[in-house]
Amino acid sequence: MTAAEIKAIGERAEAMLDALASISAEPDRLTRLYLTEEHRRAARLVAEWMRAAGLRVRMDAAGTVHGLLPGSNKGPSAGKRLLVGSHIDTVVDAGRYDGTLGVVAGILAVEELRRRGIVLPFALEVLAFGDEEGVRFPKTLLGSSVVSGSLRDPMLDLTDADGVTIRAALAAFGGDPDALEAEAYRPEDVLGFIEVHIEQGPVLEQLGLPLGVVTSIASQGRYRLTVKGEAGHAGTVPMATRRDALAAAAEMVLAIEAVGMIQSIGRTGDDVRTETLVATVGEIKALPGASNVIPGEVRFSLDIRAGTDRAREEAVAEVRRRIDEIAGRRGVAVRIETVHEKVVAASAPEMVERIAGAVEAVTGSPSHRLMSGAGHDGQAMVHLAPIGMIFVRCRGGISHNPAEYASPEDMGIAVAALVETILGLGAES
Ligand code: HGY
Ligand code: MN
Ligand code: MN
Repeated sequence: MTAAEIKAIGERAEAMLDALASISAEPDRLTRLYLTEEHRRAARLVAEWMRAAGLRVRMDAAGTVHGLLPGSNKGPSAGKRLLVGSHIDTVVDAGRYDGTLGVVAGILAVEELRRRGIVLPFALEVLAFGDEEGVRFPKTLLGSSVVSGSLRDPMLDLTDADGVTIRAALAAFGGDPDALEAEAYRPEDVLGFIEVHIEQGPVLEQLGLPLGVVTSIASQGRYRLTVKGEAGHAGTVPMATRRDALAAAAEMVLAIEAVGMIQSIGRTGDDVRTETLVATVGEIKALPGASNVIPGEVRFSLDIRAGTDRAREEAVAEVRRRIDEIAGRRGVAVRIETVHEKVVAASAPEMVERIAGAVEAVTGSPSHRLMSGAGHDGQAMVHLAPIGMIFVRCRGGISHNPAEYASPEDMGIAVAALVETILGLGAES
């Protein structure tokens, strides 16, 4: 592809992402949650683009939009499909590239293949998942868990902040809570899953590279903590006798930060290197929530990630130890519930090699391999098929923030690398 063609594709991507970014639940910031009206409008727009690109479009029982490009069905990969895509839901006050870039890149790659008149030996299917972030419901990766058949826990009765269950929201959206299992693909029918995604970190920018090749997705745990003390009158309860749930929670949050800062947690005989360990409290709520009442209860989230499962498990154990000590000293009770735990999801080695080759062919420079600290749909899709990810440089590594930005040039190069990766698979199938 010429530089002009790559730039034109990148500009198309930017325009499509701008159109998607205008679909939000809030007028002055981007928030698009699973099974909402905004999800429906974004899904409709993506379906329109897919149809215009010549794809056969359908929505599955979980609200994922599928766009299928049939192949010649010849050779060893006859009857199989390659999946590409990402998610169209967002966090609160989100950037416009996280997830959506992977869907748009898949559609643009199909357009480029058709422009060249290429018919692949296998089918190519673009997927737009409706729930990767897990912001509305305490469950993440719902769409990709359905497609990959890795839906384990009966989560349909989980509720959002308004008490609406996933089951009810799915039915109201036009999905089918009773048909989720039937939507699962069989491993023998799928060649792989490739996702184009912004890096959401600073590495590629620091290296001056437009693209990177993801080797694995970090081990990730998401927890919900409840601290129970005793509500009381802010004006009359002596400080020394208080069981202030918010003061206790505040000390716990600092303890969590300290664990995240630790480079290693000493163990008898061998340190556990907690490389890339990160620990975040993103949500906190004090109850009953009045300025003249000592908080009797506090609920807060905990997100812990590390490059290895062992490092994450060590860190969670250390957090539990410190939190229990604080609770005991302050006379409060604390409960830690697991929302989800995901082990490291490794990209398939053959997929890493193939993507690295495509990146080098398109960029003319060596490809850089890196781990993803952010979670992705590949953590579910890895149960179905070999996964691979193409990372795209993002300015300042900023993400989950409206300042998130990827250049049209880099996005065009990412689509070109995706096309090369797909053609490489096609040549061998
Ligand atoms: O939390 C994550 O890493 C992803 O953005 N869902
Ligand atoms: Mn995200
Ligand atoms: Mn994402």
